[in-house]
Order: sequence, then C-alpha cells, then structure tokens
Amino acid sequence: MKEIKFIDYEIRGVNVPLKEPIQAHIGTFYKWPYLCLDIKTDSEIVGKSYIGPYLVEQLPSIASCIKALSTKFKGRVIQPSQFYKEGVKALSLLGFQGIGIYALASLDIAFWDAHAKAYNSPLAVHLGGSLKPLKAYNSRGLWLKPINELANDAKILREEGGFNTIKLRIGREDARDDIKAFNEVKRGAGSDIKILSDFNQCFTLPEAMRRMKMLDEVGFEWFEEPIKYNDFLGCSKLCQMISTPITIGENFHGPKDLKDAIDYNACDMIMPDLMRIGGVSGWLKSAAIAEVNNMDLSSHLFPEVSAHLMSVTPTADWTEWVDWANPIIKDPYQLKDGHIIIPDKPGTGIDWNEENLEKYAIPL
Ligand code: SMN
Ligand code: MG
Repeated sequence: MKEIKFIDYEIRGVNVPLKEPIQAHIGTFYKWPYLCLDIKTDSEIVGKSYIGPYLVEQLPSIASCIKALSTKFKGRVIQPSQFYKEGVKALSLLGFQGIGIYALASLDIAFWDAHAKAYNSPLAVHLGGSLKPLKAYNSRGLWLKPINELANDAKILREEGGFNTIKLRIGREDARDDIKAFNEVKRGAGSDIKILSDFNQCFTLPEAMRRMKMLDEVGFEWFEEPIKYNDFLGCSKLCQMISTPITIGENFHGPKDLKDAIDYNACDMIMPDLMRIGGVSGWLKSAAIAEVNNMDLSSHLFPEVSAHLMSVTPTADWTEWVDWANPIIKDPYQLKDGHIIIPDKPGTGIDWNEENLEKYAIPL
C-alpha cells in the first residue's frame, strides 16, 4: 500500500464524432462531448476519469465546478470515500443535482482510479470483486430511424460483440410502427434476440398508459423511461398496470433519487448512470440500496468503469455497452460472447489516446 497525495489536475474537453448519429427523443447528436480529467499525485500515479455530460456548451461550466470542488482536496492524502462525503457536503450550498454532482463524479472516479493504482489492483478487485466478464447488451444503435434500416443494423449490432440482447428506441408517432420496428429487429438479428426498449421520456402519463398497454404483449424485455424522469408517482401507476418490467435511473442525480424511486415503487428495476449517480462512491451507496430492496441494477453508459462496479453490485443485471468513448481511450475495452472484459490493469484501465484528445479538443 502506498499513501499518495493529490497535487494538481488537468482537464481537457473533447467532442468526439459518433460512427452513427444518435436520434432519440432527448435529441439528435452527431458528436458526443467528454471531459477528461487527470489527477496528478506526489507519485508517478495519475488518476483518470471521463464524464460525458451531453451538452458540449456546458463543458466549461462543469470544468469550473470541478476546479472549485478540487481546491478542498489539494495537498491531501487521497481517500475517495472521505472526499466524496466532503464533496457532497460542499454541494449542499450549490444543490445536489446537475453539474455539481457531475463535477463531484468526475473527481471521485479519478480519485478511485488513483487509489486502486496505489494498491496495484484493478478497480473491481480493489473494491472486493473480480475480473469476471460482465453480461452486456449493445446499445449503440437502433435509434428512431427509418424502420427499413433496422433489420440490417440489428444484425450488425448483434454480431459485433456476440450479443444476445440489444436496445431499440421506441415511441414512434404510431404505436404500430414500434411493433414493426420490434419485428424488423427480430428478423435481422434472429428470433432469439432479446430486445430492450427505451422511450426516453416521450410520453405524458395518459399517453404512456395507452401506448404501453398496446405494447405490453409484444415481447420487450423492459420498457425504459416512459414519462418525465422525475415523475415517480406516474411511474408507479404504470408499474401497477403494465406487466413488462419498467426501468428508470439514468436521470437519478445521486443515491437519494434512487432511494426515492424505490420508495415510490416507481420501477421494477433500476439503471443508474455513473456520472449522475455521483461516480464510484455514489454508485456503491446505490448498489447497497438496490441490494436491500431486491432490485436488479443495470448500468447506463460509461461501460468501462461501470463494468468494474457491476462486478461488486450484488443485484447486477445488464451492463450497457456503447463504444462512443473508444476513440479517446488508448486500449478500448474488449467484448467477447456478449460480455465486457475488464482489463487486468491497475485502476480502471483507462488511459488516453492522446492523438485523438488533441484532434477532437474543444476549448474550456
Ligand atoms: C440514451 C443515452 C444517451 C443518449 C441517447 C440515449 C439512452 C440510453 O437513454 O439509455 O442509452
Ligand atoms: Mg435510456
């Protein structure tokens, strides 16, 4: 074991082109923005993290929030859990939600990476887990695009990682088109493919009631975010009437939101997002809450660090795979038979592809 001190940090912004544009009810994106953080220590160890806060124009405000929060920790021995506790306390004056928690997550992930590196362990092992591959679904496609393209896309998505599960974005104007889309995915990827679905909050509650009843028997493995993300009461009504499991969670800002959703019976399963839940520390607290509530937990985006965390999540279900950050990662994570392989390297195993960080750089 080695005690290491946090000395300084470097933060870089990038906007990375996507192989295929994202077309969802939350928007159309051709590029995906990231903030890449390097925590410098008094040793050779550098803690690294990335967050992807959706809105490229907000990167500078989040970067300045990281700067303000980081001053608390400078010159101190890195203790991620203690730092998280102090970070949350600091946010009580800014607000626990939004860019404050994104900034805290960015620091927290990098501190945990450095801490695991100081013990020369992969993060998953450092936290008490293993390098066992995690079952994953492919989520990097099947957007709200012409239905006649979905069969071919689904075949490609299945084959590129040996996946048996993929996610389809739904909530088309005509519900019959969602059913057609489902059938096209089955036709292209094979009748044994499992299909998750995501509405991305496109309905009002009455619309969701009508539409989800029509789709309930189609065979989707889950329905994701049918209505506004924080309408827990509305979600609980949907859970009462729909038999397909309903999942929410990518918009939980911190573990308290996750607890509230469970208390409301707002979902049948949950899917926190590493950035919004508060990084590694926020995740670990959420995983404990999920465990005592017998609630299956899947991950949202950030497949690399999420894979480490799913390894220590008692109710771990699906790890979401997207390859959007691959261009900025030196050795992108590998897939095998529909599973994500955690690299046998100290920390998270994330190092930068410096050439592409420069190529896609945007000023902060
Ligand atoms: C999603 C995430 C990021 C961009 C578009 C859509 C989606 C998901 O909600 O769960 O993957
Ligand atoms: Mg979603």
